[in-house]
Amino acid sequence: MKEQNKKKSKLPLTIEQKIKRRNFISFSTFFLFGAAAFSGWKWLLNAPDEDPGITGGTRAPLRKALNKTELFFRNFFSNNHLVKTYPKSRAASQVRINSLIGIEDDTNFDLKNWKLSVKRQNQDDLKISLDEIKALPKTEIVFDFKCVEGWDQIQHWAGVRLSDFLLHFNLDEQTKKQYMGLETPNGEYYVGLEMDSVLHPQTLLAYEMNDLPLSNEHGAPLRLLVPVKYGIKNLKRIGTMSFSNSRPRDYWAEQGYDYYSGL
Ligand SMILES: Nc1nc2c(c(=O)[nH]1)N[C@H]1C(S)=C(S)[C@@H](COP(=O)(O)O)O[C@H]1N2
Ligand SMILES: [Mo]
Repeated sequence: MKEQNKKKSKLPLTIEQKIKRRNFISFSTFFLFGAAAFSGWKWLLNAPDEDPGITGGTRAPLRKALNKTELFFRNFFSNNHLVKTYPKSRAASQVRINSLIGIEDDTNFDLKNWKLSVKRQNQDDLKISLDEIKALPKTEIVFDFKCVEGWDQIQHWAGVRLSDFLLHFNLDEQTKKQYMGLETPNGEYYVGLEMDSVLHPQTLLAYEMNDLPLSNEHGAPLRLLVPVKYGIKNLKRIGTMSFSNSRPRDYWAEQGYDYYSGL
C-alpha cells in the first residue's frame, strides 16, 4: 500500500534537489525570524518610556512585562511561604557590613533620644521609643541574608515581628493600605514594601544581632529585616514609617533596580 502511494506521486527528488530545498527552507526561516526580531527591537526602541517617577527609566512595554512577572511571584509566594531557617550555630560571627547610605554621619544622629515616628493619616505622628518596642515579644531568626551584589551569609537577628508591632500600636487601619514606606532619620535611604511582605511572619524590626544591640553600621537602634527580599530592602536605622496606596519612593528602584526585589 505504501509503495503504491509513492509510485503515484512525482519522481523522487535527487539528492541535489533535496539539498537545495533544505537550504531554501533554512535560509527563509532564518530571514523571517531575523526580520521579526529586528522589527520587534525597532518597536521596543520606539516605544514610549514608562511613566517617570518611582522606578528607573525603561520602555513602557518592558515595565509592563516586569510588572506581570512580579504579580506572578507575589501570588506564588504568599505569606505562607517561609524562608529556610538555620540553627544558631550556623550563624556568622563576623557579620558583613555592606553600604552605609544615610547612616554614615553619626555626629548628627542622637541615638539616645531616637524615636520611631509613625505617620498616620489625619492623626499626629506616633513617636515610639526603643524600650516600648523591646517590651513586645521578642522574635529571633537565623536565615541566609542575600545581597543583590551576589553575596549571602547566614545571620542571627532578633527583634519584634513587624506584624506584632503594627497590631500592638493599633495600626491595623494603616495595614489596609497597599504599601509601607521606611526612611532613615535623615531621609537619605528609603524603601517601599508591599503590605504582603510587611505582614510576613518572618519580617522583623530588629534591635539585636548575635544577641547584642545593633552596632551603628548594622543600623542601630532599629532596622528592618525582610528575609523574603534582597538586602537592598532591609533598611538600616529606621527613622520614619508611613503607609500609602501608591508605591513609596525607593532608593534603589530609582536607580533602576527591581522595585519588588523578592527572592
Ligand atoms: N540605611 C541603609 N540601609 C541599608 C543600606 C544602606 O546603604 N543604608 N544598604 C542595604 C543593602 S544593599 C544591604 S545588602 C544591607 C546590608 O546590611 P548589613 O550592612 O547589615 O550587612 O543593608 C541594606 N540597608
Ligand atoms: Mo545589598
